[in-house]
Amino acid sequence: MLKLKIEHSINQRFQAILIIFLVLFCLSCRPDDQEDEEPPRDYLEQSLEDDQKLVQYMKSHYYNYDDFSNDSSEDKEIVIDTILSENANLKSLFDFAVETSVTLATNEGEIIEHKLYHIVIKDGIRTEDKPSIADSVYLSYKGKLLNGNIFDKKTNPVWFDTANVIRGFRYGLQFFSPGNFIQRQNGTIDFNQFGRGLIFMPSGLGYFNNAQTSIPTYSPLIFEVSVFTINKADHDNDGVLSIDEDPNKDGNPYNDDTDEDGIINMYDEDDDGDGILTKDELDGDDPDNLPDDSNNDGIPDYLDKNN
Ligand SMILES: [Ca+2]
Ligand SMILES: [Ca+2]
Ligand SMILES: [Ca+2]
Ligand SMILES: [Ca+2]
Repeated sequence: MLKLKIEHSINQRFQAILIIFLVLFCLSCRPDDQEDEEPPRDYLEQSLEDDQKLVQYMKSHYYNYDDFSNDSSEDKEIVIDTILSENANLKSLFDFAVETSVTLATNEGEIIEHKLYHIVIKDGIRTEDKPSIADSVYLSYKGKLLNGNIFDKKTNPVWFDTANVIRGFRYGLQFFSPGNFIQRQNGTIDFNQFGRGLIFMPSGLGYFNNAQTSIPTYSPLIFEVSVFTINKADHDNDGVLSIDEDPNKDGNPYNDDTDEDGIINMYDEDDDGDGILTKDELDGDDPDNLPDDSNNDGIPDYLDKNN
C-alpha cells in the first residue's frame, strides 16, 4: 500500500513536471513563431516615418561646429547635443544636413525612395578620390541610435568593402574625401586632412526588420565617420573598375548582368558569356587603354557576344 502510494505520487510528480515542461516549451516557442510569421512593415510607410524621426532629431540637436571652425586638429571629438531654450540660437544638425535620395527596389519590385542625410564636418584633401558605391574604404566610425545609444564603434580604422555594407553606409560614404598619409620610420602610418562627418539613414537603408545586437527593428541610424583612404575596387580583377561595370549607365553597377547568368558584371569574369574572359578581350591586340570594339558597333568586345 505504502509502495503503491509512493508510486502514485511519483507518477503525479512526473505528470506535473511533464506539464510544466510542455507549458514552458510552448511559452518559449510561441513568441518566436509569432515573430517569424509577422510580415515586414510596408517599406514606403516606414521610410516616411523614419524620415520624420530623423528630421525631428536633426532639428532638435546640434554638433560642436564652433570647435571645428576654430581648430583644425585632427582628433577633435564630434559632440552632438540637444538644443535647449537657452541655446536656441544654435544652428541645428538639420541646418547643415544635405539630403540625397536613394531609390531601392523591394523584393516585390516596388521602387521606394529613401532620404539619406549627411554632413561633411571636415572635408578631406583628396576631393577627387571620394569612394564610389563599389569601392573599399579605410575608415573609423561610431554608430548610434536616435536615443544616443552607441551600437558599434571602431576607433582603430578598418577596411570596408562598400559592396558588403548596409545601403546607408554604401551611399553615405561617397560624400567623404580621403586624406593624405605619411609612413613613419617605425612603419606606422599617420593620416592627415581626412574627411569627417555624419550620416543619417532611415531603417530601410539600414537593417529594417532584421534586429541586430543593440539595434532594434526599424531603427534609423546615425554614423560618425572618418574616411582615411580608399581603394578603387575591381572585384573580379578583369581590368574594369567595379563602379564602371555599369553598361546601362545608371550609376549603379549592382543591376547590370549582360549575359543574364545571375552574376552581375562586377563579379563576372566573362561579362558577355562568350567563353573569353573579359580581361582577355578588353584591350587585346593593340593596347591603347580603351576597350576594343572589333565590329565597330559601339558595344565593346567584352560586352558583345558577337564582337
Ligand atoms: Ca571588374
Ligand atoms: Ca547599372
Ligand atoms: Ca553575368
Ligand atoms: Ca567575354
